[in-house]
Amino acid sequence: PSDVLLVETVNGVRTLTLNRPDRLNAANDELLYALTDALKAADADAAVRVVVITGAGRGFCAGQDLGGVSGRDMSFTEHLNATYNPLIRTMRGLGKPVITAVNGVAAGAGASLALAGDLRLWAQGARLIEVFSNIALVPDSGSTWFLPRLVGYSRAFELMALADTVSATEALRLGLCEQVYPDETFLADVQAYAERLAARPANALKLTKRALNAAMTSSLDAALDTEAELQQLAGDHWEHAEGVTAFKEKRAPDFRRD
Ligand code: T3D
Repeated sequence: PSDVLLVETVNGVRTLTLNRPDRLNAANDELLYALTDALKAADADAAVRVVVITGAGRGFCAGQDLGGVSGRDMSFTEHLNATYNPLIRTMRGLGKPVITAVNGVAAGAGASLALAGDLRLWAQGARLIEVFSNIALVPDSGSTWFLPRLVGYSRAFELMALADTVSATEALRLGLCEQVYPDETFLADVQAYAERLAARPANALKLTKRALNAAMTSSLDAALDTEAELQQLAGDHWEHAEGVTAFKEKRAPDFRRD
């Protein structure tokens, strides 16, 4: 375990906290590898039902740590393929919901990380900047895929070309986040939201996430086929029987018994 990433589990919610607060949690390789490993460990741990990624201090993540770029012995392509790309793929491929809890500024690859969550909860004081063009780079770590799907092509290009700051209020309006909470109660609000999610049927959510991710790049025909296939896996699972029984017995279902 390394102190660049803090790991805590409460009531089925595993919180991974980026912990380089004096750099606004700018990412070095150690942090990126630790985060990817921690996500895989969370996926494998039956006690974990929901994963939260957040940042220590006043930042969420300021993107690549620019202190370590010059003198690096990897090309940009090699570096992305070794660090950020496996991280983003792991997040989206994870069999559990991943919440990005954006507590403060999310810039560059930190903005991509914020967008890559299945659900995005922001503090009122958080902000997002597609900062890449400030240092004449191309948006990476999935930003070119996530952002136009959320806000449309031209708005995405505008945010990328001008590197304007998106406030939490604007992010909510644009659909870049699902909820905005007060800074003072942010982590407690995130935990309460995550615990609601943790009480939902884990197998059904895993399959729903798989279906949605496939649908993002598929035809309607393919999506209908995927739904029909995954519905069998959901319908054969004990969760489905529990949901139907609970409905008939007019009680709340208990999806946390495994
Ligand atoms: O493979 C590859 O390497 C390519 C991958 C690229 C992915 C990328 O993410 S490229 C984009 C890299 N990130 C940036 O360019 C962001 C740079 N930072 C900023 O523009 C600003 O810091 C922010 C807009 C994020 C926040 O501004 P502000 O005014 O709230 O804070 P600040 O005072 O600028 O920053 C506080 C400290 O964090 C400061 O250090 P100091 O002066 O207190 O010693 C600052 O230097 C440090 N910091 C912020 N961002 C980074 C950083 N240190 C290293 N790397 C950073 N990215």
